[in-house]
Order: sequence, then C-alpha cells, then structure tokens
Amino acid sequence: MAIQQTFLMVKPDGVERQLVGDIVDRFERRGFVLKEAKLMTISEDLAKNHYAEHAERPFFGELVEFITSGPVFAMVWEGENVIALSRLMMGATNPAESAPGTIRGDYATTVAENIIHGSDSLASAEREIGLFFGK
Ligand code: RTP
Ligand code: MG
Repeated sequence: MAIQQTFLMVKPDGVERQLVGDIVDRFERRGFVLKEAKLMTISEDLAKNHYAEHAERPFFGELVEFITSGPVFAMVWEGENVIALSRLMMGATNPAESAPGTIRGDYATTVAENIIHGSDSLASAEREIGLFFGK
C-alpha cells in the first residue's frame, strides 16, 4: 500500500462544538501527518461542487445549507492507507450506526450533522484536495 493523501473536513457542527483539536489529535496519534489546514466558510458554489455526486438526492438542499452555515476546518492528511483508515476512524455516515470509539460514534446522533467529512476514494481525494487547496 502506497502513501496516500486524503481530504478531511470538520463540518460546521464540529467547529461549533470545539472538536477541531480532538479530531486533529486522533489523526496525529494514529500516525498520519497534517499537510495543509485552514478555517474557512464554504461558498454555495463550492458546496454544490464538493457534493455534486448528491445533486439529485432529496437532502441536497439541506446538505448545502448546512455545510455553508458556519466555518469548517479543511485539512489534507498524509499516510499509509489514509483514505480508508480515516473513513474507519470517522465511523458510519449515519451516527445511529457508527461504532463507539469512532468520531461520529462518539460525538454525533443525526446523519444531517455528523461532524466530519472524509474523501471516499483516491479519485475523490484528488478532486477534493484540488477543490479546497488548489492543487
Ligand atoms: P461525507 O461525504 O460528508 O464525508 O459523508 P459520507 O461519505 O459518509 O456520506 P455521503 O453518502 O457522501 O453523504 C454525504 C452527507 O450527506 C448527508 N446525508 N444526509 N438526510 C439523509 O438521509 C442524508 N444522507 C446523507 C450526511 O451529512 C452525509 O455525511
Ligand atoms: Mg461522501
């Protein structure tokens, strides 16, 4: 398995609840390296582009509204198998199914406000890093 990079983002609910430090700490302790990070407010255009795969889903409007509702903490992380391992650390999309010990399993109860985003594939990681960090 090669060294990979992934895009992770603490969503507005996670920033509001002051979970940025805890989340960064979890990935550092796992052995991953933080390569880029910024606190930013996402524009409607960027939100729609980032979540374009969900454009036809009934929750798309709410998703865009939520992700633009306050600052997010956008990050690029690097390490062995980081794309899949960070998804495991985040837990299932729906916190009703996220295992305790995962980020969503420890901090979230609803799918609409589930604390963190992580790229789901190598192609998504490259696309999202480009969108948010311009490379
Ligand atoms: P994300 O993209 O945010 O990392 O989450 P994910 O891969 O685990 O889940 P995905 O299927 O990509 O869904 C993106 C986000 O849409 C919201 N969602 N709401 N109301 C609903 O039924 C519903 N389903 C998904 C979630 O906030 C999810 O993280
Ligand atoms: Mg996703």
